Amino acid sequence: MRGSRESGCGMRVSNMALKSIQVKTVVYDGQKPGTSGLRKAVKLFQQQHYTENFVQSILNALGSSLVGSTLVVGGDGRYFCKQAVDIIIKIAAANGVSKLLVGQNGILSTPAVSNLIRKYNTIGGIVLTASHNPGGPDNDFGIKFNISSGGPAPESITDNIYELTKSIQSYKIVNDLKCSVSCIGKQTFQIDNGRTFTVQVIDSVEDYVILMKEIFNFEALNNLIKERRFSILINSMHGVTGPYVRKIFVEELGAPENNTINIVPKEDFGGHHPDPNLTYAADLVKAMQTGEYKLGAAFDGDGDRNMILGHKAFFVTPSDSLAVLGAHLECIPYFKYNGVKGFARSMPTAGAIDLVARDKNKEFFEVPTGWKFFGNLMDAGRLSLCGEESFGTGSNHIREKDGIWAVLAWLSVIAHLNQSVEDIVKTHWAKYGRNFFTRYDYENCEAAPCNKMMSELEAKITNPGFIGQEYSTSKGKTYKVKYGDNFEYTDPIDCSITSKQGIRVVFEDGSRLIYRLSGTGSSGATVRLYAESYEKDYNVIYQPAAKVLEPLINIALELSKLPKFTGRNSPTVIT
Ligand code: VG1
Ligand code: CO
Repeated sequence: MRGSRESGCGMRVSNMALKSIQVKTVVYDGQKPGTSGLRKAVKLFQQQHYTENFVQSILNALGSSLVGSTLVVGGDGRYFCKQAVDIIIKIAAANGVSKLLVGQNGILSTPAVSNLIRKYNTIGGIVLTASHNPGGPDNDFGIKFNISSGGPAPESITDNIYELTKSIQSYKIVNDLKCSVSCIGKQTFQIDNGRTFTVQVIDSVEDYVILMKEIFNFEALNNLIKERRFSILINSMHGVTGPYVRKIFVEELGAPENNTINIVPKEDFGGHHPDPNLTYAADLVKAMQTGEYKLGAAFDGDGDRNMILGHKAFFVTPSDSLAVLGAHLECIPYFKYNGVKGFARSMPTAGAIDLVARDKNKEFFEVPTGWKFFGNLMDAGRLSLCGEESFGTGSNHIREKDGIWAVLAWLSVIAHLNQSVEDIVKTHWAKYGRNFFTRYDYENCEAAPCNKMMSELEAKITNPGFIGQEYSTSKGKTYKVKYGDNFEYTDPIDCSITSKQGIRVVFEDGSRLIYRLSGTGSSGATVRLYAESYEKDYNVIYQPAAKVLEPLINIALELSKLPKFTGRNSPTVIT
């Protein structure tokens, strides 16, 4: 270690000047960020210069504002995070960055990064995660850049980063810089001609907990969990949320320790998909079925997704979760003080929140898939609460979706209404009607036939003759096509246009079918099929979703010839 240790794990100062060097590199194809950053197999990131190229391109995209700046760095603790943190430190030092705020051991949840960027006014942050994708040497890694607002970089920036990766010839690095991120404290280094570079290793959890305490009434939540013995079961799926869950739910809110499971972050998430849905969080579903707990929740690898279950594993769809929270925001102190601006959802998300927005006379927005599309609206003060059907819920307290926030929001509603999860949702349906929703994922299919399926489908549904087409089902219900399109979004703030965001088939009764190819997979193609149907009828709203949506799904499969193109007779995941 270059440098002297002042006290224990505290401040270290390196007096020796370290030299940056320029390393010649080769271009790698395909470093195009997808829905949420660059996600590829670990093996690709491990190739010589691969990670360095991408990190240098991020810094190059920042232009002259990079010199003297501060960046936040951290990730979900998956395999290759440590190496990537080390590379980022060395490259940032060489490129004139003045300071890095790094989570201890490189650990920071995605919402925590967003908070740190905002709180300490940094130029942005680099998030090391492939989110819900499996981890380990044979699985995925990812790098995402977040801008100074705390949100994922918009496409104008990620496109620029991608362009830079296509022409990169060299990167700058301080190879001799040895920096340990295992101890909290400040380390400073002298680079080249006496330039000071600081790495401040921070507690991964502290600032996030402070933020949650500002937003929620922890006393009331502690009362619910500890005094009123409202039993919860929180599953971190061996992702990054473990330490956050321990601190918040056990230490602050008084939940018994064994009501939190899988809270030790693992580099391979214990060999599972860290994806909180009914398939990959089956252990939570099973534990909830016993009836021992009143609320169950699971988070993904990087802590921005959440799944909420009620007593006996009553499943709350993310679209309903968003709408229920939207209908009860007044019981969360943050919204009492800051007011409630508009609501928003991603296009495939069911329209339950639309009805709440209308009821409460709030502005409403429908954006493409991906959290980056909510940022401008929040920055412009027009959006308070938003969500995605993919288990993402969040508010303008940061610029990422936030899994733990969502659970605290639910607990706030429960404490306030003094009702069960199931009763809250059913009361909501009774008032607003129910937006039945399901998503079928066909993971890791061959790319070429899936692309063909999408183009043939688009041609079919945008043909003027498609409007008015009728599809009758064996159940005697007929769906008549209102219109079909490929979703295009114009950002109301910066007027940027994002097209081809998903093929939509909308029927006369408001039912919808949506087809998209995933932008977060690391290889091949994942087809997502979304189906939504709205019902107000009391005889229908309490029926099982699978039953109500079955005819619509059959139409969807027939219309797209999905089994033929994917070679699959059933999806890998149904939510
Ligand atoms: C998926 C979800 C999308 C979400 C994105 C990132 O994208 O559908 O709603 O924003 O993952 O979530 P895609 O392109 O695969 O459908 V996370 O938790 O990976 O940061
Ligand atoms: Co995630």
